[in-house]
Amino acid sequence: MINSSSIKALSLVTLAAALGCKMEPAEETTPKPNIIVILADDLGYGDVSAYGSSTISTPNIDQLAAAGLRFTQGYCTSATCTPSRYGLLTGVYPWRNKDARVLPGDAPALIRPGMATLPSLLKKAGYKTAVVGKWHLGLGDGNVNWNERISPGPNDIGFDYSYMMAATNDRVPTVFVENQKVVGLEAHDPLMINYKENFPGEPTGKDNPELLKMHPSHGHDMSIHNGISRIGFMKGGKAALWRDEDMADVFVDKAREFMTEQKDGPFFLYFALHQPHVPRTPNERFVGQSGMGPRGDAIVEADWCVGEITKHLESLGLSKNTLIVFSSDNGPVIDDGYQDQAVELLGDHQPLGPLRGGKYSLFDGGTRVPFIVSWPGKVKAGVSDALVCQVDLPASLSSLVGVTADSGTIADSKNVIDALLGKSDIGRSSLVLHASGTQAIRNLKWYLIPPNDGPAIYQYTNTESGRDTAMQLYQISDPGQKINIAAENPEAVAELEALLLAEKKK
Ligand code: NG6
Ligand code: CA
Repeated sequence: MINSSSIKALSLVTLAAALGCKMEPAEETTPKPNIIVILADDLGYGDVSAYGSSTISTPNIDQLAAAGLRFTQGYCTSATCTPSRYGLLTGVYPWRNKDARVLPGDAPALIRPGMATLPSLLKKAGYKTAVVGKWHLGLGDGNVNWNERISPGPNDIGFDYSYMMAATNDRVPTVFVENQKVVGLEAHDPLMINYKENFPGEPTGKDNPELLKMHPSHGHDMSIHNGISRIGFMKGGKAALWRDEDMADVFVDKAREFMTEQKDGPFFLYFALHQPHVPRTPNERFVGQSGMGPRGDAIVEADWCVGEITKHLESLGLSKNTLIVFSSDNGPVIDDGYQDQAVELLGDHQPLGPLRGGKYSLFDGGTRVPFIVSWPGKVKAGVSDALVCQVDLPASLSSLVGVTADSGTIADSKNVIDALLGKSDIGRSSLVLHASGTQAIRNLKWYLIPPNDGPAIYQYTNTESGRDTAMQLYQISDPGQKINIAAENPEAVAELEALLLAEKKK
């Protein structure tokens, strides 16, 4: 399609030709590859074979890593989903917003219209943008009527197209929402959601365990759908309810459709996988593939999704012109609330790899995640130890495509595009990490966790929280965070404490 800027560029070229000098169109100087961010849900550093696991096979993710750059120090901002996704999309540390915590399915939209976001910035550069998959960033303004168009939502903050679940697969409503409307509702059977009390007469996991095919281990004992009890209460909307086992196929189809429609590009796709978050319900064809039960099988399914995306790019002839970032929204958890044998069948698999903690934790394993950048022909294959974070994607990718964010927006996002493309091994110099209202900070040498009250272990998930009333300082060269060296290094402690304080004051 010819637009006004290409006409301008063309006429300049014509003029230059007439004057006898050679000139390329202006567009050539700013690359505008298609951009796909694939974000897994609760996938650990050690859950991917490219990161050294020999107990699970993720050939499609490995292929991205083999052809691209695999970061060993790639982070999300937070050890849980909502805050982490908030960081990725807004370029702002989630702990600056007190509402950025794990949200119920009926929470109001956390990212408000007008806020700069990764998709809104890419739109300024002419991108068509879509989110497909898990949202979990709130919708509407509270008291949502699920039977009408819900606003605000993703289409009001920079996405041209959205097809997603509202929150998580373990929270009601268990329906797909396309462009802010529930898909497949029938007028005679309205969908109703309540997070405080049940609708009279509706069965629950607590009272009707005989209706369950997957039982909760903690929580998750409210409304039942597809033999699985969830968080929150729901009634009606029967024709719209998803089948969990089909979710991967549905999301992959929608992602493919968007890529095909936008093949002339440039497009941005935020593909938010739901695996291996609970309830782990891979499609029947993946059941038994990992030998580790539903958690491992869900990872195999996630890997299949990645393969479908890359295959589709290939079939559209877009592989070379597409930059893919693959990562995870937080570290791994084994038992996250359902009796799905994840603990019993784990065997020798180490979802954390060499790290400590996991989902919900302030230790490194809460936020250090698989992080791969692939752009064939542009990013040289290899491994990078540069410190990078998902919060840096807005500044880095907007700089790549030649747009600038308004001052005061995406304030915590650093432009680390050279590190992401493998042109430099220097990324950030420090990073604040977040879990449940607490922070840690790291630089290139040390990792500091200031004193916190609270349990050392979150009992239900058996996660080491990272909380301790003593100061904790670890060397980055001690990835298992085994030796607390705070007492011997008061200067490093003071330096990082001051840095954290300065970040908090910003
Ligand atoms: C917790 C849920 C857990 C998971 C998590 C959010 C219980 C007992 N646990 O409250 O299962 O849903 O929230 O996960 O309800 S996240 O990856 O979306 O942050
Ligand atoms: Ca998550």
